[in-house]
Amino acid sequence: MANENPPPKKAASNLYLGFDISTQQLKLIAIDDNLELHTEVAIEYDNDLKEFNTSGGLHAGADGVSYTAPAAMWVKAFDLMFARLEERGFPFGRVVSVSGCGQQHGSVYWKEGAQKVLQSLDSSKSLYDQLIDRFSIANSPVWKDASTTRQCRMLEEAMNGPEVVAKITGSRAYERFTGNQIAKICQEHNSDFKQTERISLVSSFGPSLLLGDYASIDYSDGSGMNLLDIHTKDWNQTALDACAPGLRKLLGVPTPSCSMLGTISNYFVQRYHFSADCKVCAFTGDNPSALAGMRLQQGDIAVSLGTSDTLFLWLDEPKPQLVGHVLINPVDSSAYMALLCYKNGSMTREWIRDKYADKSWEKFEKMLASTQPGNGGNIGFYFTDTEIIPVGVKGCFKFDKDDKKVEDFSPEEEIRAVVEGQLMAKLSHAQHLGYHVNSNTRILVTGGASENIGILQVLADVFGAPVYTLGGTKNAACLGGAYIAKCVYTDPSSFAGALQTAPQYTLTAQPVASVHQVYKDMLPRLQKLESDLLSHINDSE
Ligand code: 5FX
Repeated sequence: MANENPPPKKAASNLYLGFDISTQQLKLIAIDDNLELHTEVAIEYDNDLKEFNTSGGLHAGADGVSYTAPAAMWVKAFDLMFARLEERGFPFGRVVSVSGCGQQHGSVYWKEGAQKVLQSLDSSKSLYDQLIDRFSIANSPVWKDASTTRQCRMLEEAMNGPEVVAKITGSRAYERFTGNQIAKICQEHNSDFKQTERISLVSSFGPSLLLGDYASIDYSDGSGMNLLDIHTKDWNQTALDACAPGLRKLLGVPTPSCSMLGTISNYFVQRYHFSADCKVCAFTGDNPSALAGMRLQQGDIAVSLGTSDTLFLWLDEPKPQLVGHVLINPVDSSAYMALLCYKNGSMTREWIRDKYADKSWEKFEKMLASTQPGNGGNIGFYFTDTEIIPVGVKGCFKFDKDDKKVEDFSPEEEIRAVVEGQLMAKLSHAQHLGYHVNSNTRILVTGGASENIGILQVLADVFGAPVYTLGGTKNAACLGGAYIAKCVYTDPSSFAGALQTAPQYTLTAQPVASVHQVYKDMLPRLQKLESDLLSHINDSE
């Protein structure tokens, strides 16, 4: 007999969007209620928006240290992204919440009158056509910029030294940090700066477009400016005054990273048929967002082994130092995270691989396995690019078991030395920032090198904690935005709770106690050699 009452059709799931205004692309991920991927789109600035003539999404200055990106290019990327989604028949009406992230530290300067334009966007026109003339500084300084050394020293002087800047803002003054970038713009483009109505971070610029109004800067990305007091979660007036006049008003009031800012602007409702109830949440920086995307929990450490290596640590107590950055935690604003960015990551490992292992990872792994943990006491530091941690070192420095400087190791020893040297230094720097491995610690790994099992085993042994990998998290930052959108919509009180159904990590390497002991014994030697190396460099400057 035919079923007269077919089961009711299941309502289509809600969708949650995560944007990432990254250095080279504008990316978007849509996930559903089960946290499953629904859509993924990317607009590549160099190829999709050729008219802006960027290389890697940026314009490099002739001085070799200045880097900017046109704010109007990011606006056009949003237009193009929505047009592509529309072409694909994307169900905008099912989106209930939107969040995202952006490259950290970059700043966008809105010209007087821009807020009115944002509030009354005409849905028959593109965002680009309406906003092209609305920036007082057309080219936004971005994180690669290192042209503000003078402004950094001025800030450190105004605040009584780098230690005080670090203690209050989470980091000593860094060239790419936004306060120093704003100071330079104010000094060098004063008449344009004076026409500025509001300054956004790249991250808060994104939700400003979606809200049709200025979006608040979130605590976590705000911690990358050298302006926010990471303890009181308010701007530090001395830092503001040292960078530019009237900054408190120009920056607006900061907000927790997991917060709802309002509903989507009518522009998107009319032009793309979003629901008028769709929530717009704060965006954060790409690194904090990656912490959310990797679902880091108390005690965990995330390691991204990419072109450059990045470590995120969950911290309960902030202990900012002159090395590394402490940020307010994006998923729990009563906690903190540490961020350690190394310039010499995969590129350096690849350089060694090409030199000694015939450009083959397979051979590299075999050679690594042919040597003993601890490398017979040999320790190497490999900085093919000028490093940020420790700051300013360049070159390769090799020491034998008696700490005597040597020119070369055997090819096999070189391979083990680069892996062990890089990973032990990471542990040392993390410990310095107050991080302790505990019995629940998981090391969550992403990035290209997460496929090199030999490297992951050394990582587990150095830290004395199990290593987990998660397939398909290539886009952790973007995914973090979608997770935050889901969390703010469903259960803002518990990020982990809102994400219980997310895919599980795979246990990839377990530490071996006796090998961990070898590294524990070696660590003080590495620390002493690194500090001697630094004082040697500082003395010879
Ligand atoms: C972090 O401090 C950085 O400068 C970079 O990782 C940028 O966030 C890259 F987008």
